[in-house]
Amino acid sequence: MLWDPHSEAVSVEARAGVQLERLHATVAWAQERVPFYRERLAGMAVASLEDLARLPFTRKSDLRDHYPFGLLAVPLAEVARIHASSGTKGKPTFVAYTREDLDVWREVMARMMVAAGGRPGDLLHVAFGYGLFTGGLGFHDGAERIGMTVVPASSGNTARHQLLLADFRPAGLAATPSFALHIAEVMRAGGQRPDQLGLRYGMFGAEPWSEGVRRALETAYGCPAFDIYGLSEIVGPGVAGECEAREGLHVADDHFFPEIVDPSSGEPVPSGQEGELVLTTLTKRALPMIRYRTGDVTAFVPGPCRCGRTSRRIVRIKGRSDDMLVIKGVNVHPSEIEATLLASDDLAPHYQLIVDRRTTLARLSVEVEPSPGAVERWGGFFPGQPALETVRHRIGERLREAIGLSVEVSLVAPGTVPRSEGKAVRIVERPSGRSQVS
Ligand code: DLL
Repeated sequence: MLWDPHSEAVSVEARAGVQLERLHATVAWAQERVPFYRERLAGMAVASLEDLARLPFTRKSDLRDHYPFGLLAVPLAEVARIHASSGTKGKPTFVAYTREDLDVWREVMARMMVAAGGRPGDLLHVAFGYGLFTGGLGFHDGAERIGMTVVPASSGNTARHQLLLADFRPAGLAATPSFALHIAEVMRAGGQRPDQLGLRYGMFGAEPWSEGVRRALETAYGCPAFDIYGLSEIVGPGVAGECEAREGLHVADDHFFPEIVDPSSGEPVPSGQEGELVLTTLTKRALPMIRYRTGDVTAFVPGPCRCGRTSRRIVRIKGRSDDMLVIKGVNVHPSEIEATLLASDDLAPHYQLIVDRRTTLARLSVEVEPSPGAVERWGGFFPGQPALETVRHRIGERLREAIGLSVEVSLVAPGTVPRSEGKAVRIVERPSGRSQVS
């Protein structure tokens, strides 16, 4: 089922016409209303979609430099709502929506949730945080637009999620993948069966997650797990999402125009190649974004999708280009390590990467918990166990093969890796102990 067949299954040519018309209007709107764009785009015009690639990029630093409201294209009185990015680095960046912007957001979220299996009348348990973070209210508004019944559970207070899920038996669950795994674990520890809740679908996003985590979520909840992507600077969740084919995420590209560029040169990469996603809003009124560098690494999926949607698709986000670790000259995305760890059924999806920069060459180690199945097979978990050494060695070898780097692997006691109620902290820097959201 498509939420809005007229927009989602329109021919590629017709969509290009809509995109160009909207791009013209956006560039004109930004030039007329925002001094920053007026200066940046002076004398520039876009006659075709290809011309977009000639315009300068907008970056997170531009939002910071015009903190809090310097890039607004409407008077504050016309702003209906304000959200903020959840970044832990520096000041948050505020984003603003007019009433029309909120309507567009609801529409694109409704599309994404219907693509994941959401239907009018379904009960949806929203375990994304409510507040300045866009996750909670983004899913909430989209679900109401579809005509779902929403349980605005928000993040935190895991025991309450346990109770609400068991008693209300929702059709859908929306959460960060790491928090959803944590809820399932707490339920199982309390003798409940999350796979018997009767969930029909889970919608996960806001942080990178691998196919291994998808398998863990699907086993834990006994339902398919769908990936939904977005960022506050563009709209929040609803920029792209998976359909039932789950062969990439459909971008709502009649509202957000995607490009993929080489992160160092800024030039478009050949089709199908990996690079940084750059997005241009085509309908935003309060805060138009022209060629916004998302920092997120992905690639276009070539060809049409069998679901009938004609929008461009991107592969699941591999990570942020600025979260890429450079260890002994080797570039590693945490998600590549996650994929290798979770390919082993001896390991649980609870891990942290420790980057030690106290020596001249930074060292990377991994702390990971064994899976409950492995602990059962081994008859418990205790230091010095021969099985630990075998697994440790094997995983170290696999990581070396996969990423070309020797990584110290430690198996730590079940329950000791910090659990997340929002975006998981995967990278810990030593010696400072400073951690960053990845
Ligand atoms: O995380 C919006 C969101 C909420 C998306 C709920 C999906 C679900 P921000 O806090 O501004 O907004 O963080 C945006 O999170 O640039 C990506 O690096 C990362 N991210 C978001 N969704 C995904 C995803 C929300 N599905 C930043 N896969 C983005 C991987 C994701 N990374």
